[in-house]
Amino acid sequence: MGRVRVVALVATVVGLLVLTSGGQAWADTTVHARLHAQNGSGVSGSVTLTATDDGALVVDMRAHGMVPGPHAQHIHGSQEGGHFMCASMADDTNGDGVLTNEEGTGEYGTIFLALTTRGDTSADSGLAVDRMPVADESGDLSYHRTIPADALPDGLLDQLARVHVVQHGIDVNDNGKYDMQALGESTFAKSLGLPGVPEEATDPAACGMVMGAGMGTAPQGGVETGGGPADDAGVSPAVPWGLGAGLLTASLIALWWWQRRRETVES
Ligand SMILES: [Cu+2]
Repeated sequence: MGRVRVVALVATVVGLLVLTSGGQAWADTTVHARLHAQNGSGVSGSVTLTATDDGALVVDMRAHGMVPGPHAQHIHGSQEGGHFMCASMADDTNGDGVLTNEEGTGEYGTIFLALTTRGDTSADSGLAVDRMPVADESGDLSYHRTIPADALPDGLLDQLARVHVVQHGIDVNDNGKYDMQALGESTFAKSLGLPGVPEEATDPAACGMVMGAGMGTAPQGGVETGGGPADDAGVSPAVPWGLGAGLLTASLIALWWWQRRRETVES
């Protein structure tokens, strides 16, 4: 009898702790990605994507080692799903040592969501540099935006565990800015009707593949794991919440059973 009560109380406390530690609504789903450098940019960082219970998407990003200035950044993927990954130098089909968007597109999928700081987030805003986040003098960039449900493209939340995040903008000739001298004009931007944009501004600088709910292994190629905080553990809050709920239910049943037994004995 005493043992049942102790077990029930412990389960109740643990269940409550697990439940309250999340601090978010039950329906929220959070996935993480670690940003890895592309094109030898030296960029590193992390991304957290949270689908809230009202259908919005909260995007949190931090990156370091970026070229000071604006950076186009996008969630890449596809409504139809598919096996998209971060591109690698193996995709540098012309062998010039620089991975371009065109070379990476087969791996990246299309622009699913443009991570602008305000206004439109559709693929049309993919190169809206005046609305893209800006890395400071130290090359640090942070981004936080809640994108409401009605601004999200169909399928994005369904595919959240299969998207990846790409930041663009590199500095191949190390002069602290995007310039035409380094790699010439961006053929990618030009194809979107934006002539006169340096290729440096559009080439990928970092990419991170989501490791989310149900994805037990890191799909990221290579062995670069970085030394940052353990925020890319890829554990969905659904797991601890489920555990908390289970423990609470079990403890309530045990308490009810113990109470009944006691009443039976006392009567
Ligand atoms: Cu992109």
